[in-house]
Amino acid sequence: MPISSDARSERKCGHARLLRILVVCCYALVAAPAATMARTFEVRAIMSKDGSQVYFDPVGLHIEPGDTVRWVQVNGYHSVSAYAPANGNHELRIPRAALAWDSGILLGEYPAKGSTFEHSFSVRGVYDYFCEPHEAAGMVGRIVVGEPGDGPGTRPFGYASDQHWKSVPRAAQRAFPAVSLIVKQGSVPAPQATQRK
Ligand SMILES: [Cu+2]
Repeated sequence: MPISSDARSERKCGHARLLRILVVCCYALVAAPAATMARTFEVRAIMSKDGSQVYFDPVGLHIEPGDTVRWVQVNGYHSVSAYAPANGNHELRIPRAALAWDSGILLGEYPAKGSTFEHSFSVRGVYDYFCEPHEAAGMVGRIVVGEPGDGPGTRPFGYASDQHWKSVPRAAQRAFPAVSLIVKQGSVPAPQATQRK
């Protein structure tokens, strides 16, 4: 029996619908797990009771692109600022394609409002950051996103002397865990945090 044009167009519509369903299913299979796999990691900004020690804990963290880091101000007042010329002419120590962030001084101690700051990472590489009030005391941290690569964060301190960026203080230089250790361990606790236990 010949198929009428109505029946033919109905069949076409049916095919189109089936195709749409397939596309949606494939998207759900591929995209949804990736979306739910994005994780949030916590880093604590701490000042010891006597004020003699200031640090981020963990001081080194290995995450994947799409993950978020949430800094929590536990004691004292701190900032979370990327090493980048945009932040007070600091040395560039984050990937060139990444956006520099600066939390400003966080306003309260956890759980007060304004005591946390979040940043999501999409560009692979090494990210060094500092606390504005305590950089000279060595309050810095390092995040590796996916493969570390060979970007600015992997270069020696003062690698671009012709740029006249502010140099990284000695105490801060000493506080960064090695990139290889961060990748190996996933998370490197602050030495000050382990000492207290
Ligand atoms: Cu601080």
